[in-house]
Amino acid sequence: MSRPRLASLGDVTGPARLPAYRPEAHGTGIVHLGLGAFHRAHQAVATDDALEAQGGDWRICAVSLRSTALAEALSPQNGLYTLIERGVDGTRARVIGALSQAIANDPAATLAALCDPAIKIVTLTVTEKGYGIDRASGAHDPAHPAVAADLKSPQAPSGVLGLLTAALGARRKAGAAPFTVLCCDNLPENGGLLRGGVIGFARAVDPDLADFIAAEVAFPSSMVDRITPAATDRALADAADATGCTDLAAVETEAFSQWVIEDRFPQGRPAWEAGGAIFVADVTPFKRAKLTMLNGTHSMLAYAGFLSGREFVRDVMEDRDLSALVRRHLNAAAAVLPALPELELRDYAAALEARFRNPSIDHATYQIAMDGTEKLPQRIFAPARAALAAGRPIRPFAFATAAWMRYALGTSDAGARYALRDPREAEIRTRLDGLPRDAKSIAAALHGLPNFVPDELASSPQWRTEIEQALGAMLDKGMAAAIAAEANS
Ligand code: CS2
Repeated sequence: MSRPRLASLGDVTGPARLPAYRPEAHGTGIVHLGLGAFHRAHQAVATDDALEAQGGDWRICAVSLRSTALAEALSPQNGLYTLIERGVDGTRARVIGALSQAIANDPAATLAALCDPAIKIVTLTVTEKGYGIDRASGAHDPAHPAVAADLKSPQAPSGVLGLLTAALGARRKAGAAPFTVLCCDNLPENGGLLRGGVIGFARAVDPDLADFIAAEVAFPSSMVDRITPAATDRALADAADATGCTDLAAVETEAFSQWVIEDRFPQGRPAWEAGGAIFVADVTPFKRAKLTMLNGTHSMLAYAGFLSGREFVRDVMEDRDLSALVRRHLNAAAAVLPALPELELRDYAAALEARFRNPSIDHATYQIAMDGTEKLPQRIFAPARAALAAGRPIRPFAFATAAWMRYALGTSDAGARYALRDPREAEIRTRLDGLPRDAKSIAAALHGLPNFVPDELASSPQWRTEIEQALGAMLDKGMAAAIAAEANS
């Protein structure tokens, strides 16, 4: 049976919940950079709730900086798409009306959208590697390809820092107030980090503008959380059943969603609390808990799970040994966090295990394994440093790091080759090429990656010994046996 393409709320004939507002009656007040599955499952949904609760001109112009597929799917649908929420108690479908426009890989159109005085907020989910910030200096990284290109032609930028800087400069010239910049990526102190990157970039191209940005532009931090796998054919089929329409931009996610935001929006903001967002003065403790407990455990289980043949996170949780290591990691991460009145860490750990177990979410370990060099510093090394300094066990963090090192070899125990999918993949290959397959040499080579493992760890004999032991077992016995030995030690 052929179905109409989803293009207006009037097309929907199935049971999907519809927005209780007329999308076209609301103007656009937000530009989002990084139109992926996560944005459509998280910030766009909270914005939909806010529009429903309090209205306002807060629809979103969503920009895909590189790929065109998603924007091409959304444009004929007038920005409408179906959100499939997979809870343990069943699946719910809902049509989201918050996106007003999608721009695909078009830097000039993106810059024009950012310069529109109606835009009050720019949100971002461009992944850890998308920014081009040197975390050691806290400023822009001139070697990052997009940053390097934008430094050469700052008037025609295509990267994140270049676009934000050029737009803030143009708005200033035109007498339009600057927008608030809200980073929604899993980075520590993400508002401050992005602020440093933008000011660093601006300083290199227009020092006066850098001073203006430092004084006038708000970069609130935020912690975002919703497990969102890459969309599957099942999501498209469920969306078709729920809407009676073909929807090529449907997205699937878990039922849980969390957004903790530093409340600093000089130009106003949507009533995101209607979508469950929490506004606080300091996001840091929430962010640290999420990065080290959820994301840190995710990274550990992704490398150990992928290399022992577990395709999805739920498969990992069904393995007795791996799930024991998940619990051990959660406890070790919680042990080095400051107490948080708003978040009982024991309950948080139990809730995370339940979310990881969700049988209806196909969250691939290989998806989480991506970009390890960008993720491990805040997820694994930060709590490892804290544990080392406090004299607490560091083994869980050393095991996670060893699993990443084993993964960095690029071949499974069965001899299958896979791509690391890491921005430093070539550098890693060069360091490992021709090395003997022994833990000491591999660990030494990977500890030598510049700007990666912090000195406190790299120079700690205890850390190095734990890594070499864990990696040695993985290389000698194979991943599955090493996991069993680790879990039962
Ligand atoms: C995951 C995150 O892919 C990953 O690295 O750890 O995307 C994770 O699913 C989200 O942060 C959950 O909020």
